[in-house]
Amino acid sequence: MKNKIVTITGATSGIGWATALAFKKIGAKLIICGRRDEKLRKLCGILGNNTQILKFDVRDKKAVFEAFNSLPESWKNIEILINNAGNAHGLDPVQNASIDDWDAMIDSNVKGLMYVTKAVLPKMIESKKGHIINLGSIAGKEVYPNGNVYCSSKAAVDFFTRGLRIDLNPFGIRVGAIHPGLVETEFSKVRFKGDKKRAKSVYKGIDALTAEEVADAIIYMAKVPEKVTIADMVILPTRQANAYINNRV
Ligand code: NDP
Ligand code: 8X3
Repeated sequence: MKNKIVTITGATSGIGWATALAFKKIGAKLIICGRRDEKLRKLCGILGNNTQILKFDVRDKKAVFEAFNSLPESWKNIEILINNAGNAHGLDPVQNASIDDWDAMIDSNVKGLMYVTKAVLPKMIESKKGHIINLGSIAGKEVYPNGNVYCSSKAAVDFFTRGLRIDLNPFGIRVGAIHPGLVETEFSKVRFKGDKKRAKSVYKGIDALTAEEVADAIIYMAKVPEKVTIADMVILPTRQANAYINNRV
């Protein structure tokens, strides 16, 4: 991994943050992306000088392409892309849910991930080398009550990943996705719009995954020999059986 250029979206928190630290530990050069300036600067301070910050909202198509075009020439050869930025917004039945929440999820989790992929791809295709790892979710494999649009957005990530793997196969570019179950991060705080008590209750008695555990799995996917592709990885806390069956203490 020494000096490989790795781009991580959603690096300002949770899984993205932990994954950036894990890649740094094995010698990668990081391009960290997110919207929160202070968090990007803090992470950059930890990762050290040889790090690039790209601040953009993945929903903003123009900003995404401008950000990647703005990279210095020596940073344009991105070898690994971790498409991690995304969130859930709300947990309501379709009939009560907010359309603004739906837009936020489809625009970031689905369209944003596609924009970033499209912006990074040309160099990978030119060099016939690259690895894309998308953050799906157990929620994209099965639907849980009130998960409707979040689950749909992650199912779209699953199918986009499969399509990408087909289209990029002639270029030797590896494409895979990781689908975690419950991971305790800022995810539920965002979903419940800052309601910390409700967010905490999601992870009660489940011994949820940590962001670091998911990061380790991502590193495993990235580190296997180039002739190997981990196409699809589902990772759950042992107390979680599927998207909605949990053995809580
Ligand atoms: P966090 O809320 O801790 O992190 C989400 C990250 O995504 C932040 O860095 C945030 O950065 C970034 N982000 C969100 N929206 C945008 C946007 N519009 N533009 C740019 N960046 C954005 O959650 P997690 O670390 O848990 O989530 C990371 C990924 O993992 C998500 O795709 C999530 O769906 C997925 N996942 C999470 C699971 C969990 O249980 N936590 C389980 C399965 C999958 P900023 O606010 O600075 O822009
Ligand atoms: C996040 C996992 O179960 O909270 O994708 O939707 S879940």
